[in-house]
Formats: sequence, structure tokens, C-alpha cells
Amino acid sequence: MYAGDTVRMNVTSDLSETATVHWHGFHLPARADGGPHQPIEPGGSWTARFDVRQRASMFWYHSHAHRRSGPQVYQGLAGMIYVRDSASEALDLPNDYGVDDIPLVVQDRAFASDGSLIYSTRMHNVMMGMMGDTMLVNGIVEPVFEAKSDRLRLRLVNGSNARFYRFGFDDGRSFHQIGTDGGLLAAPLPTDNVVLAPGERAQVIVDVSDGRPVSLVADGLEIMGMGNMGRRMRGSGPMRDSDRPVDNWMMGDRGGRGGMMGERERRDGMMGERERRDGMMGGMMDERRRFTVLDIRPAASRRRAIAMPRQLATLPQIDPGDAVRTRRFVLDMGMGMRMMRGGGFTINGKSMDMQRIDETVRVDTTEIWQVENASMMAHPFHIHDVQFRILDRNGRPPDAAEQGLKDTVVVYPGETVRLLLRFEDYTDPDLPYMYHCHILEHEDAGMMGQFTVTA
Ligand SMILES: [Cu+2]
Repeated sequence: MYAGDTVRMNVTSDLSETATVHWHGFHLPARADGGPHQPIEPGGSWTARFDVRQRASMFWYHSHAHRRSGPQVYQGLAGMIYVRDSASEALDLPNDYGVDDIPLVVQDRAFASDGSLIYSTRMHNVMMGMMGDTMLVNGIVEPVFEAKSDRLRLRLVNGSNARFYRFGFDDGRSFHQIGTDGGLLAAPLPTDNVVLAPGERAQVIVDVSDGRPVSLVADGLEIMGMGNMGRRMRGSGPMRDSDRPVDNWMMGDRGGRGGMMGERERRDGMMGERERRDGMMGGMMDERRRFTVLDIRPAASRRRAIAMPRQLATLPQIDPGDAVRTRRFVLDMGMGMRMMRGGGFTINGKSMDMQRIDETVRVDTTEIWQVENASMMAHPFHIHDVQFRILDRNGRPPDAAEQGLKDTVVVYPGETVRLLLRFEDYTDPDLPYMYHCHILEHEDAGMMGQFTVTA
């Protein structure tokens, strides 16, 4: 779709259970959002009509059914949406869909020997989120792409239920990140890796003019950690701001895995003996495995690359002084018995309640949302309706890779992340938008809240 279009999305359900379709990343009226308040019954249909008030980027849509997002997305209720605009099309960037502009929706899945999907709601899969040992890319296994151009634009969506990835190339080549969730960065960012949590997106440009086959790979990241470990998990590229010494890093071997064994053993100790003996579970649970996302084979004859633009976009100004108030959101997971009873996933001590509006925001205002992670796991925090900016992480400015428009932000254990949000255009006194953890099993278990935007 193009910025400025008015679209009508007609959804008909042939499913046997209630589902929804949420337009992830879109700024739209609450009634068109496709959250749990817009259920589509079996055999029923739903129409969302909205104006495309987005910058060019890749967005996606997926089920957001009440307490059923995890299993429904896992079984396939997700897809992607390109939004285009004239500003981005005027740039010398690969823009030929399927030729040099390739969407890659990345989802790990577990299959039984008969080929059926395995979705487990055992305690461990609720706590860590559901992971699989097979990588699906746009729904297929082990895709191969023949590159007919020297430069490729790859649009990555982490559509996994729970797994975090660090993307890079198997030969370590550097590339440029050009976009975040909601649009282009101000300028191309040279790097050798991109970290995406569930719900996050990135656009990258890779040069294959050397003619050598290369694979895009994704290393699964361990998301259980004891405070401040997040800094270690992000960015190992030479260009990252995170290369600055951070005094509270626990261990010096950034990017290495050696220091994590103690943590891993401790975590494995939380599993039952039965689960540990289960070989299938062992495979799925190894968060640290490497997946091949895309084998790229440059064709003998290729379109030549043109120079990379030096500037990409003008981002909206950020001024925390514009904020009329600060709201605090504390993410937490009860452990032990509380977790087992399913009441442990909370924001500000409360589990999701469809009947409760947690926050009421005034339209045409700017706010700071301060998100704190009191748990031992990283959580990707997603907010509907707005593309926000990250002000700081524990008081430090975000890495360059996070300075663009975002709708999902990872908050690592012990971290406080401040976001700047502008609420515009749409009001509804009754129908809320959601904010939640995008580990879908956490969302389903209650790590979600509701806000309205009112006149
Ligand atoms: Cu979470």
C-alpha cells in the first residue's frame, strides 16, 4: 500500500476458533486495530478501514486473539505488508520486489515426525516462550535465492513467538542497516549484525558483487539473564555505540559464550528430569543454535549496483521537554508456584483484563513511557497505534541501530528504557489499544495492558 491510501481490509475466517487480525505497527483507529476487541468468529468476517498514515517500511499482520495469539500465530496466522511512499522511492535503493527487494519473515517451529506442528504449553514453554528447531522463512525451509543484482535489500521480520536472533552473514561480511520497525534510518548504518526480538523488523542492504555464495544466518540468543546482561547480547559489530565500555557488564567476553555456562546450568536446573530426557525438547530449547535463513547465490550476470545514498530520511525531532507526563510500566514474571498457577505475567503488578482500561491518554499530546524490567528475562515491549522513539536505556542514548522509528523495543533484565510517544488523529473513549510483551506466550499469559486515546 502507499502512504496516503485509504484501504479496506476484508477478513473472512474459515477457522474453527475465534481469531483476530492485528495490523502491527500501523497508526489507525482503535476499531480497526485488530486486537482482542475485534474478534472474528468462525465463519464470520471483519472489515478494517483506515488511512495509511505510515512512512514506507515493512509492517506485518498477525492474530491477536485473547489468550490465543501464541498458538494462532504459530500455526500460520501472520503475513507482511509493504508500505511505500514517494520519499523512499526517490532514493537509489533496491526497490524491485522479489528481485532485489526481498522480504524475509523468520519463524522457528517444531515438527513431529509426521510433519504436524508441535505447540507445547508446558510450563517451560510458557516461561521461555515456544521455540522450535526448524527455521521457516516466508513459510518454507532452507530457501535459496539467486541474486540477479549486485545489491540486495533484505527486509527482516522476527515473526517468531519467542526467539531472539542476531542476524549476520556466514562469512562475516559487513552490510548496511537502513531501516527499523517503522521506517528508514536517517543514514545507512555500517554493521555486521542486527539483533531482532519477536515483533521487531529491520531493513538491510548487502553487497554480493564479489559473486561468491553467502548465507544470511541467525544466531539464537539466550534471553534469560541476571540483570544487565542485555548489553552483552546486543551488537558485536565494530560500528556499534555499544562498543563503548559499559561499567556494569558482568563479563568481559562480549559476544563469547564462555561466561554464560553457569547461567545456563542454573536455568537447566529449573527443568524437570522428564523434560530433560525428552530429546525433542532439548533441541527446541537450545536458544543459542545457529539457523541458516537464506542461501544467496549470485547469478553469473547481475544488475550493477549504484552508490548507496548518504542520507535516507529526516526523522521527527525528539524533545523530551514536549512530554506532558511520564508513565511507568514495570514488567514482571512471578516465579515458582505463582508461575505454575499462571498468574505471574504482569505489567505494574496486573495481569491483562479485557474489562479494565489501564491508561487513558489525551490525543495531541506527547508522553514519556518508562518501561522497567523487574524479571530475569528480556521482554520485547510492543505498543499499538504509535511509532515511538527510544530516549535512553538506563540513561544512555540508544545504539544507532535503535534511533529510528520503533513500535517494539527490547527491555533487558534490570533495564529501564524511556520512550517518547506522540498520540495523534484518532480517539475512542471506549475501545482500547494494547501494550504488551511480544513473546506471544507471555502476552497470552497476561503480560499486557490496555490504553485509550481520548479527546
Ligand atoms: Cu515477555
